[in-house]
Amino acid sequence: MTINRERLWHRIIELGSIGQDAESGGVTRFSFTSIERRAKDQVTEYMQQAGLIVREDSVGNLIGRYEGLDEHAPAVVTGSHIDTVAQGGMFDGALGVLAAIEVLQSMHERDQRFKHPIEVIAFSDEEGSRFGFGMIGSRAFAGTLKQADLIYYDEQHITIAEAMRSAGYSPEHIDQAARASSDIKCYVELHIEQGKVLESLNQPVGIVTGIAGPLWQQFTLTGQAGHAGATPMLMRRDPMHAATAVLDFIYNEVRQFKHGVATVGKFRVLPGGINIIPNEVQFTLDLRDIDEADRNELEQRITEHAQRVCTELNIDCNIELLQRVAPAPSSPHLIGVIDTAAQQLGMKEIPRLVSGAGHDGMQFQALCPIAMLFVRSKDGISHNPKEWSSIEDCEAGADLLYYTLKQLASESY
Ligand code: HGY
Ligand code: MN
Ligand code: MN
Repeated sequence: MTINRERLWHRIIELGSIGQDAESGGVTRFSFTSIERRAKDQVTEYMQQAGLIVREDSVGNLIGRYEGLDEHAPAVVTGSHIDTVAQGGMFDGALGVLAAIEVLQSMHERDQRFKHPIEVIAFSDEEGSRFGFGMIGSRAFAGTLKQADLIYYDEQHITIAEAMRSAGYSPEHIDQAARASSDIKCYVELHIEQGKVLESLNQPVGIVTGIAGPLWQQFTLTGQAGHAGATPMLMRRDPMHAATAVLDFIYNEVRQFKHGVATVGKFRVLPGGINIIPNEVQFTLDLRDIDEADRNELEQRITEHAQRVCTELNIDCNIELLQRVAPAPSSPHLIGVIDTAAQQLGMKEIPRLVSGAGHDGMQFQALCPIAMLFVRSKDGISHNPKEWSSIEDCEAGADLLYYTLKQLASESY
């Protein structure tokens, strides 16, 4: 008894075409845009076809509810996100939402009902691509999103609050999206691995033991613009010289940490002229580790080195914190339930692995136990138009989600 894999696959391709670049095949669906609205309307249609009660909350979380037999029982929650990075793939986030809808539609078609209701949620702005501040919907769901968070702005200087309002949501009522812990039993998310572990083990699916925590910072180094030809090297205040020393330190120091990873994903030089010594260099830093103490230690070493270099070179150094998310361990009970579901499906010893990527469940680990299932990523590629998972692996992941949700919705704890 499994899911309808053709229907799931058709929806992955159909949703993936919304915001897809004809040339590169990359998908770009930023939060609170008209493209994302089209994607939400399409997913709303899928949820209705699955017989779910569909609503959007005050921050745009799209929620499909499959009622249970006990109307007071807390909900088993699943889902992911349908916003993407720039030029991303068709599976990141979307697979978790579409597989969950497919599972509930298969349950609905077999008239299966359980003690607990099941909700599938497409959380608003998981990626943080547009505003440099992510997991907006899951923070609101957890009741931790603050008005002060809504001031982050995009490249057109539109704030999160303004973008929400223009998309028809009410930023002044973000508190209405918050859910009580008595309302939620647990959260299980299906997601592509976005790395190479499952492929190296030749396994279609895996269980996530914990999610590494992302720390995002923006460095702004300011010196003095000048003539590239007429200014002797010793008389310069060149922020590019400082930036290269800081980046070199980052890429070397991170190697001291077993699970540490560091990424400089955005880099800007002002005013940006071939014969002008820059006035300002700005770059972002994404630091991750499953061990929070290690991540804090690395952060501190980088900050101290940046300040030292900038003092030596007479450069102003400003480091702005964009987001700091604690690593999130998976619930041992939920891992056990997933293991049992795998055995029911005849899946051999499915591997356990850490998620290097961040996910919505991190935001509400205080609200309820969380866990994740991973589906193999071809060549470990993600955040890239070449992101790919096979129909067989997507089906295996959805089947495992089906059996897991069935157990969780039937348990009477
Ligand atoms: O950045 C991440 O880890 C996720 O893709 N939002
Ligand atoms: Mn992503
Ligand atoms: Mn994702």
